[in-house]
Amino acid sequence: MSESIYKEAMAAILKGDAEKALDAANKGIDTGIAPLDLMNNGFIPGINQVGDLFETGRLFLPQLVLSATAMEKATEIINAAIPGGQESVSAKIVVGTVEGDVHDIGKTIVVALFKANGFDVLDVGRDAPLERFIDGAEKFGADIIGSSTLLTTTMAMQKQLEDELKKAGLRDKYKTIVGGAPVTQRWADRIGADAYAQDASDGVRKIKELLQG
Ligand code: B12
Repeated sequence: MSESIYKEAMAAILKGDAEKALDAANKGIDTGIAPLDLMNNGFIPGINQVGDLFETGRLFLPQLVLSATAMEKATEIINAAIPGGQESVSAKIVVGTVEGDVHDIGKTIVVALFKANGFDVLDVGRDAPLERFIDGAEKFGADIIGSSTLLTTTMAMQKQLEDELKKAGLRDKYKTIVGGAPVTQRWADRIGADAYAQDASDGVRKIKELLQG
């Protein structure tokens, strides 16, 4: 049963059919599939396939936009259905997508899962200038700053965030975590970020480790 809903979710994203994507999301949740399983086994493989087709010139921007819109609609349903955690871990986290990058589907999943795990989250949005992360962290009293980037050209902003924090004498005040499709552990090490997460659940694990360390 879940396999066929995963397939429906994937097909809806490939077709860029928002209505079918909403149907698959609702059906999946109603039949008791865990929201993140539905995301990871249905919708994300769908949007990844769209990305591959786009990269190889077999699908064009208007279709990418339709698929992204379907993905955003489904993500809203999925995020709202993520169950809250039992234990509340006290941590304040600023999360955003760096300046120059409007991709925020992954970031919204991260925000939803962080909140569901009891973290306090300040979402600084997408295409967010570094000051919004840093001023946000100062005002919010954050422990951790998380940045997302999907474009190789904007990965440099994650390095700049490290540099700006150092310049302001704030680097030791916060832990930093980086994510996004082109981001790797190697990149995190290279720029001096405290952690890298490959997906939202890994993000929760890494945040808990950062809080202990
Ligand atoms: C959907 C999409 C869009 C949508 C975005 C809609 C939105 N609201 O986000 C739209 C249509 C707007 C778009 C626009 C563009 N896109 Co686009 N897009 C994609 C696509 C297909 C999927 C991205 C996505 O949502 N993935 C699903 C989510 C769930 O995954 P995720 O973002 O990786 O997030 C997960 C993890 O990485 C992690 N994570 C992410 N961030 C963080 C942060 C923290 C703190 C943590 C802990 C974890 C974490 O957790 C998330 C959940 O598991 C990708 C291809 C791909 N496979 O990545 C291309 C892709 C990223 N886009 C690409 C391009 C080129 C563009 C455009 C430049 C196209 C154009 N010519 O205009 C513009 C960019 C405009 C800009 N300035 O930003 C390229 C980038 C190439 C490159 N090397 O940089 C890609 C790779 C497609 C390709 N293969 O060519 N795009």
